[in-house]
Amino acid sequence: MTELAAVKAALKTQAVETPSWAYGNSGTRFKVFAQPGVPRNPFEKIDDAAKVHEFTGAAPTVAMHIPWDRVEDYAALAKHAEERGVTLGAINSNTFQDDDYKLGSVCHPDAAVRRKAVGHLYECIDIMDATGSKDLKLWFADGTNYPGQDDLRERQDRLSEALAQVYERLGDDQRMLLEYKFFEPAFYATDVPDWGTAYAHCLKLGPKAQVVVDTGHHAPGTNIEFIVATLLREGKLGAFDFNSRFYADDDLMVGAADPFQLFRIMYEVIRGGGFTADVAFMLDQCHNIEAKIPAIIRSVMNVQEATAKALLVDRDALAAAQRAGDVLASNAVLMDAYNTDVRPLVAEVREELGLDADPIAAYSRSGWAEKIASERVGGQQAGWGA
Ligand code: AOS
Ligand code: ZN
Ligand code: ZN
Repeated sequence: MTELAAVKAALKTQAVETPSWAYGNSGTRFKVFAQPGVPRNPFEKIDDAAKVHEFTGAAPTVAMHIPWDRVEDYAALAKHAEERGVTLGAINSNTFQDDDYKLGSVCHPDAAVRRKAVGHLYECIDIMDATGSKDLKLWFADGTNYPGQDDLRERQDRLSEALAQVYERLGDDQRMLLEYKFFEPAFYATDVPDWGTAYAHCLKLGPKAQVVVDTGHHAPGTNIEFIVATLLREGKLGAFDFNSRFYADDDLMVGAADPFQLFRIMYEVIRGGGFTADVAFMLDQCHNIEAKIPAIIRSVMNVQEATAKALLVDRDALAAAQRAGDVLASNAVLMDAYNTDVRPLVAEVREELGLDADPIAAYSRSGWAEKIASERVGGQQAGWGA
């Protein structure tokens, strides 16, 4: 196989998981701008996700969120997805949208609240059993706002105990993915603020516990690709929550704010064997002012383009320049790949897969946006950012 053929073959295997909540109405704490045609229930979110897959060929799974996507019959939801050519991906838990969680969930000082939170996580595993989902994604809003508010060490003990209980419940082919975030909604101390804390808990738990890197969850200037390289070396990178940030946890389209960073991340993924390993490439985005389905298609395309550039890095030339200590030549090899216009290559890959070279144009022509706008009245809020 020529090198270009190998790049194309790799691109054809790429899978990006889209989040159910990105299809619903969302906004900031100031205003939610409703859009015409947004899904009224989880089944319709899956219908939209299936459209993203239909036009990109690269979004075969949909992440679900409980309780935002609570339904009577989860097996029916999974069947609905399969009939549309997609499957259900990670089940995202929610231990933050309840009055009981004001002081935390699994780290709360009151054991009764901790039990309630663990009960919800058990429910999520039951749902995974019904849907066939393999991943339980855990993001905890737990933390404190003021020094002295609670005991930092005891909160870690409570977290550790709850995680162990949940881990115990996982089936042989199920994983738990622990996400970190350095602030918000807690502003003094977050209980899982960084990859080190997430890694320490996952290491103690065992092989079925891995870390999620949400690209929007770091302090400005953080070298995210270094974190990716480190977690991959340790076999603890479970998933990405891809999005872009300019300021905080902005949840904008991945690759929009800093496509170079996305390229550097994808390069480390490929360098560390993460492209073929069991790393889930998920989006975690909200489309507050832009049309949602085209924005999600654009996001998938951005990931594909960053991946194509990362695959094009001449690794032999890079290694030779690095071994020779040639700073400029090493940097040039990386930049050559980054500065390549890969759009024609990715378009070719699509055509070889029988897809339109331009997924956004194909979606626009399909009439789906008009159809859902006329058929769906009173669409659902994502549950996020209201
Ligand atoms: C929150 O900031 C996190 O990014 C979560 O991953 C996610 O947005 C939320 O849990 C929705 O499921
Ligand atoms: Zn996230
Ligand atoms: Zn986030």
